[in-house]
Amino acid sequence: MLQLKRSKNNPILIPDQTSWWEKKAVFNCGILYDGKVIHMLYRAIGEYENYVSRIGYASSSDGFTFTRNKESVLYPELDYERFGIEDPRLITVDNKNYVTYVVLSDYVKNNPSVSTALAKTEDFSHYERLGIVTLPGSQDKDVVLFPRNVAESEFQRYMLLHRPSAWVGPQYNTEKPSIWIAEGDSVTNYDKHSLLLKPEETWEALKIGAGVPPIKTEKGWLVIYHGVNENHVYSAGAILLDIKEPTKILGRTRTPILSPEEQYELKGDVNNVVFPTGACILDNMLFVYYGAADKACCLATIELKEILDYLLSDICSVRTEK
Ligand code: BMA
Repeated sequence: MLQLKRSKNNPILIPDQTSWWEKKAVFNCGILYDGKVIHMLYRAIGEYENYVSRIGYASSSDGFTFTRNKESVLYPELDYERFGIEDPRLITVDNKNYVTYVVLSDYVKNNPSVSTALAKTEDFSHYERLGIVTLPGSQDKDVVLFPRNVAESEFQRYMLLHRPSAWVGPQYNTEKPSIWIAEGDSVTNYDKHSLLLKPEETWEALKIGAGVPPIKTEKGWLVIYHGVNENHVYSAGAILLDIKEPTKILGRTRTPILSPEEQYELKGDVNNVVFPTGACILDNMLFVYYGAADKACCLATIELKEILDYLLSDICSVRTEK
């Protein structure tokens, strides 16, 4: 069974006791590689009373060692952000850098409803808020945009993956929160939604959600996602989608490619969690960044060719109709 290989440097980012806004936890980081610098936005917790998340920035030239900013770069400013901003995912669309992030309707301890917002940045210090991009009442998180380059785009419209937890039941053709694919005419508006992937295996029985924005490869769009089992253990899996028709699944890992095993994944603020949120390709290696136990940022890698060959092999063939 294919497995991602953990970095020897793990965890690559830990809480900073000297910093009020990130002294309790730093996890679930979005990654963007611009050809020179690996940019990272990560979720940070500074107190447990209200558990309000902020976003920090760090950068690296090798993917292993990150230097972080002293101050938080994205923190609650607007009314809809006031209970915290979580799980940033970074992506370039039409030469502009975007970040999707989760916003809550209430403090986390009160079981709030969730939505996902979008912001644009040129320098990773300043952010232009573009508003909430998910539909009211859908309880939507794990939103990742497809990268898009106008010149070489496979499809005209804008695309994203999302996980509306409220879209379950016979009318949605899924019993558990699943990954949906959406298209729209602008980066902020999505009008066509279809079910892409639902839980099928025991390791993902409770729910699944996209982890990392789709990575364009010569074999298809590679997506790393998370699945949660009946015991609330979070693991990672992968799918490969057709480049021109991303609603078509070419391969799906049947067993996790990363599951909590190390102490830093087994014990933290939430135990038994590996939660992939960022990735990049460096020297033909896929670097997958993930949150470990809602406490620290970690890295695991694999040769790109190895995971693509695996996803296209019989062991990952798609068995069921959607
Ligand atoms: C998800 C999100 C993540 C978190 C994970 C495990 O629902 O809240 O931010 O890492 O649960 O607790």
